[in-house]
Amino acid sequence: MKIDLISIFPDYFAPLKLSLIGKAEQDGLLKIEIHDLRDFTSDVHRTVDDTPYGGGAGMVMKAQPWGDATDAIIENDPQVIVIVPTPSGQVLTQEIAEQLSTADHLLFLCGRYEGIDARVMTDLSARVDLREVSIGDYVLAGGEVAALVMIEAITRLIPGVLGNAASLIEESHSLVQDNQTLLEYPNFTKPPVWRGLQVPDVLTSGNHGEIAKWRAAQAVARTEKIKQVKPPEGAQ
Ligand code: 6GU
Repeated sequence: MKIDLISIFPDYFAPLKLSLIGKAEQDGLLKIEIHDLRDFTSDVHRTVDDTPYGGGAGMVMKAQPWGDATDAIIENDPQVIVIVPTPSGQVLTQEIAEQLSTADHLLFLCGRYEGIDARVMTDLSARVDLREVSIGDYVLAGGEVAALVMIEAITRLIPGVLGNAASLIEESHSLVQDNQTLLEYPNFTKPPVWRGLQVPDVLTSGNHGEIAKWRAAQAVARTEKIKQVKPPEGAQ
C-alpha cells in the first residue's frame, strides 16, 4: 500500500518510522510519503491560511495550495482514495478500517485551524473517491494525530504487517457473537500469582473448551459493562 500525507507539520509523522509500521515500510509492504503543504504555496511568505468569508473566529486553509498539492499526487494515480480527517466526517469503525486496508493507495489531507476551504473537497470529490472521516466525538487541533490513528487501524490489517497473523484471525472470529462485536477478554501471563492476585484457574486447567467458554463470557460481560454495542447494519 502507498500512503501519501499532506500537512504543514511533516514532523508529526515521525512515529510512522517506529514499531510495526516502520518495519512494514522496511519490508516493502508499505510506502509512506509525507508532503509539506507549504511547498505548494505561491507567495514568498508560504501562506496556507486566510480569514473566513462571512466572518467569525479563526482561519481557513486556502484552496490553492491544497489543490496544487493534491493534483500532483492524483495525476499519477486517479484510483487513490483521499481521506480528509475531520470531526464532521463519518466516524471510523473497524469495518471502515477493514475496507480501507484493501486499497492500493491512500492520500490523507491533514488540515489545521478551522479546516480547509470547502471547495477543495467539492473539486476533489468530482474526480476521486473522497471520504471525510472522524476518529470520534471530540475535536482535535488538526488532522495529523487522527491520520496517525487511522493509519495504525488500517495498516495493521494488511497481511504481513502485524507480527502475529493468528492474532488477526482470532480477532475476526472469536470477538463476534450473535452479530455483536465484543470487546476482548482479559489476558494473563506468568507468574501465576502477582501482588497476591491469582490467574483464573480455568486458564491453567488445560481444558480448551472451558477456556473458550470463560473467555466468551468475559467478553460478553465487558461489552455489556463498557460499550453500548452498535446494532448490526439495518437493525432498529
Ligand atoms: Cl479526524 N480531526 C480533527 N481535527 N478532530 C477530530 C477528528 C479528526 N476526529 C475527531 N476529532
